[in-house]
Amino acid sequence: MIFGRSERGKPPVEPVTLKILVAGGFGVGKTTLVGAVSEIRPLRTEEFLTEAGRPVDDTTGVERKHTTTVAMDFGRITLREDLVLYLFGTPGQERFWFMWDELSEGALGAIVLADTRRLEDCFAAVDYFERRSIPFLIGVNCFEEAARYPVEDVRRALDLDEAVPVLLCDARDRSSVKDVLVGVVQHAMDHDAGRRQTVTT
Ligand SMILES: Nc1nc2c(ncn2[C@@H]2O[C@H](COP(=O)(O)OP(=O)(O)O)[C@@H](O)[C@H]2O)c(=O)[nH]1
Ligand SMILES: [Mg+2]
Repeated sequence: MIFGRSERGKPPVEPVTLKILVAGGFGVGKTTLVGAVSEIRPLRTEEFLTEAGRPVDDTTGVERKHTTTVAMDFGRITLREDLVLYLFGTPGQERFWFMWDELSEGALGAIVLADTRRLEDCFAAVDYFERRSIPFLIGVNCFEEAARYPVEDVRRALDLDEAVPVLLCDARDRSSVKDVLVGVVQHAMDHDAGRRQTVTT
């Protein structure tokens, strides 16, 4: 066996690395999602919600949440031997909007996580990606306490374009999150193909 070759005798591949953003409202499950799939210990910059932060961070409906991401979550997942995703969880609170432009630089696409109990919390993220033509999909994080709605209802409530995928998921579950990630890569590729077509025809 030659060193540097994989078991199947093929030379090792230099993987393509893609950047995916994970956005959505406060407490929707962004940190959980990145942690569920990341192969590296996810880098988290969480701070305990302080008394001082209480009037700013609205925890109504997310009473179990005691920490808040102040900067961002970061993780990595190898989808295939030649495809590695870097995940960036964007800070949900409005006071961190200034970071988004930098984070979205070079991003292939985005996941907007949604909780059907607080759907309005993801309006800002949807708006942001629509305006910048960054391909995104909606991942409805199905908290067991929340009522289930058909994806078409979610699409209508968010006034989404037909092309935007809406997927149900569980942010705690690795395989569920993987499906969402594959979905966003696929959607971004379709989006890109569509754009190229518009340019050439
Ligand atoms: N039951 C349930 N709890 C979840 C789920 N996803 C996240 N959580 C919990 O919801 C809280 C907020 O999640 P977190 O990932 O910190 O939200 P973030 O603010 O978007 O990063 C945490 O206590 C999580 O454990 C889920 O799919 N189901
Ligand atoms: Mg978080």
